[in-house]
Amino acid sequence: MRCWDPRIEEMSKEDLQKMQYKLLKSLVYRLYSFSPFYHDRMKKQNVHPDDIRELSDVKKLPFMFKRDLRDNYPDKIFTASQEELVRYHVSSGTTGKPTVVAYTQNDLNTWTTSLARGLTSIGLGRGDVIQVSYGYGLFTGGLGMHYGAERIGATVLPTSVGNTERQIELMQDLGATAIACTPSYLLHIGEVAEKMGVNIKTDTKLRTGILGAEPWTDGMRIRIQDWLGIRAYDIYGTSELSGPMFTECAEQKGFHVWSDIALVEVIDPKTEEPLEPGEKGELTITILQKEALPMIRYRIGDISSMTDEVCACGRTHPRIQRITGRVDDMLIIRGINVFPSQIEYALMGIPEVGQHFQIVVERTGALDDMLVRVELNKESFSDKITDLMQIRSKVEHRIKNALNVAVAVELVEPGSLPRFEGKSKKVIDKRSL
Ligand code: DLL
Repeated sequence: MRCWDPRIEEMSKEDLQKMQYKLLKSLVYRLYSFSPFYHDRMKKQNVHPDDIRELSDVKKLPFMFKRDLRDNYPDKIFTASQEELVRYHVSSGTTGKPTVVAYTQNDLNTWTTSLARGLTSIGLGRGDVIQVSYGYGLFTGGLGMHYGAERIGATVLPTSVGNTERQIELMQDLGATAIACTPSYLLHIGEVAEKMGVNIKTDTKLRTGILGAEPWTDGMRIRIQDWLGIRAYDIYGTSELSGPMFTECAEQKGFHVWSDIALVEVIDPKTEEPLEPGEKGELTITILQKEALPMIRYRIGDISSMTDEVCACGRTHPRIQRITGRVDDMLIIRGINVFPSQIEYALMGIPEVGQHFQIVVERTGALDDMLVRVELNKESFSDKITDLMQIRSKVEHRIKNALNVAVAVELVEPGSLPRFEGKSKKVIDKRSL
């Protein structure tokens, strides 16, 4: 697939690493000199910019966490003055204060460049109509995708979230060829379209989904692709890195992380030591080019692994594999570590099961109990108790095989679990209520 910027995207590994080292070195000097926050952090860690003599010396630098942004709310950590800022985004977060992220014009340009490369690697460009159904506003999804799509010369249909029937009408009338939204919202759009008598496969020009902002499995990808007749690509990012930043290419084999923009490490969250390519751990990212809100060794909390093999598409930059969960997402059920994505993985292999499920966790005494509510698909839902019992035992069996722990399963009617326009909430943790 054609590159957006072949000079960079096909650069040799050696040259990429040389470039990363230069960028890292100047970033560290700049922050040591001009950012009181980073200056203090580096002093405490007993590291001076002169100690960064090669790329792997990045591991000498202190980590940064989301709580650092909260503790410095709203703008104490910024390294650009308000006059230099051209935009804010704000993420609400589940606990405590929101976090504010800020951008200079150069920061927006870098973010947009990252997406322009990604969208081109999927095969999108001039002639495409990209419906942006991520929220516009404080969330980074809508505006981020918007500028990325414009940069590649596509036509943007900025529908944002909600008003789903109208979204489907516009998709048909304006011939949207791609949609960018959360996988949960696309499932909802698909169902609403069916209710309206619109078959997305045959009655629209939609061929591509750019889906992210929440975890989803390959099993879900296959279902979405078969059901809606599109190719579904994963897209990843967080507000602290800028927003949606990295996409899969047409190969669908992990996100390309542009080395001139970001330096990725995967570390063991307990020992904090870097892991080898292929080993799963916590993603830690340094954004090499950022003016307003630099991020050094930002501990994102997402779990993935990295590969530095050259991709079949020809791009040389490292890739991170799809996110399997978050370090703080893990539920401990009777001593066994469970990630919600393992449950999705098990469920998507069962043909009688629909696309929607919900996990309810409760504490009885010292033990955690888990209930998985599973929607059946229309064809398999009946009022014959024996049929339902058979399906339930199959679901229980598959989940037990995947998790190594038995959980309670409740089968529910198609359409009965909540639907989401943005990020879905699949886990109801009654322990924290
Ligand atoms: O969700 C940015 C984004 C917008 C990404 C649109 C992709 C598309 P935040 O709201 O700050 O930013 O949430 C970031 O969401 O740390 C992950 O835990 C999760 N996340 C984002 N993309 C994926 C993905 C945006 N593709 C947090 N797979 C991250 C799994 C994802 N988790």
